[in-house]
Amino acid sequence: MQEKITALRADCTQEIEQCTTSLQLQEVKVKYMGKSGLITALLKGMKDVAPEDRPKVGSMVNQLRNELESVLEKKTAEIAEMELQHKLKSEKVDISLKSLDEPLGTLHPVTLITQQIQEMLIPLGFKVLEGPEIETDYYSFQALNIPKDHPARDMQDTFYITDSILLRPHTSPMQARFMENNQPPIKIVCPGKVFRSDSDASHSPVFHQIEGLVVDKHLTLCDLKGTLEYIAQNLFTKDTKVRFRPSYFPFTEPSVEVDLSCSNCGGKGCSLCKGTGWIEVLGAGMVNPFVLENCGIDSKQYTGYAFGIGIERIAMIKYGIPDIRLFYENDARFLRQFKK
Ligand code: 2NL
Repeated sequence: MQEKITALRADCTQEIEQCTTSLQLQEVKVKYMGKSGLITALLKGMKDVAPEDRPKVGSMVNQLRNELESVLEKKTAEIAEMELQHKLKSEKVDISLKSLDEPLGTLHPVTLITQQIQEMLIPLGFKVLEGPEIETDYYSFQALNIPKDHPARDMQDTFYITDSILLRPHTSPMQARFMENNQPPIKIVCPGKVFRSDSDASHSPVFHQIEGLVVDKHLTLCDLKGTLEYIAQNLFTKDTKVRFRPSYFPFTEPSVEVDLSCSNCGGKGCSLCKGTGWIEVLGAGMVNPFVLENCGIDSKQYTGYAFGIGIERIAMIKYGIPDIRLFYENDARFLRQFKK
């Protein structure tokens, strides 16, 4: 019996040691400790042992079983660790793999130009102000010194909702409202949608403007020109020149049309500037004293300058866009070109 025990110990220990997978280990465990295993058979064979030897032999068999169980346990842990390491190695996720490209949207060119102008004016001390698109006749026309018989007031040019409520034809109403509630110094810029009954390759019934208004003591046309030069040189190139031509707006006096030296040919003359070297980009002027007075500002103490920029017009020049309607069709092929 003792020899049998010694032989089993040697065999089993060796078989456990030779195992390399948990499956093999499970087989060894069944072979020795299972219901019909060799050690179980040894315990069952106790009935053949002489009664006086049974305690001794029994304790030897139990000791063997405990010993083998602990060897098995140790080996189980070893193999489990080995298998885990192997699994970690073989199932490693390669995070360097390139992801599938998610198509990202782009900012609309109208948004790009609006933001660009706002962002260059903020450091000069301008506050950005937005206001209602549905306006009154008073703030759109009367306060701005646009007389009752002015063509802009015609049903043909402005979208009326009632006799005195309309879709704003410019962002100036917001500036008039601001002057009513704030005394100078005033330095604001008003971006937004404006509406005019007009439609062709360069006019859209809805378009975008950004208007600037500065009111303070001692402001002159020179201050206006310097500000517009700063804007032009930031929008186009550092050597862009600004030229004023006399013009007329009811809300400014004097009024000017503002030309920039052609960014395409540098002033030499090309198809973009129709051979003149200059491109007309915006209107501006010194705020008409009537407008200041209408809005509660003393025109003897204060002067102001204002300018109105058409966003689409700037984008068309800057990006060479031939038709204003392209801005509103939302054709992805058009929009994608403005990806940074
Ligand atoms: C243009 C011309 C202009 C203004 C807008 C303005 C506003 C107030 C008072 C005086 Cl509250 N002027 N705005 C002045 C001159 C021209 O826009 O052709 N825009 C596209």
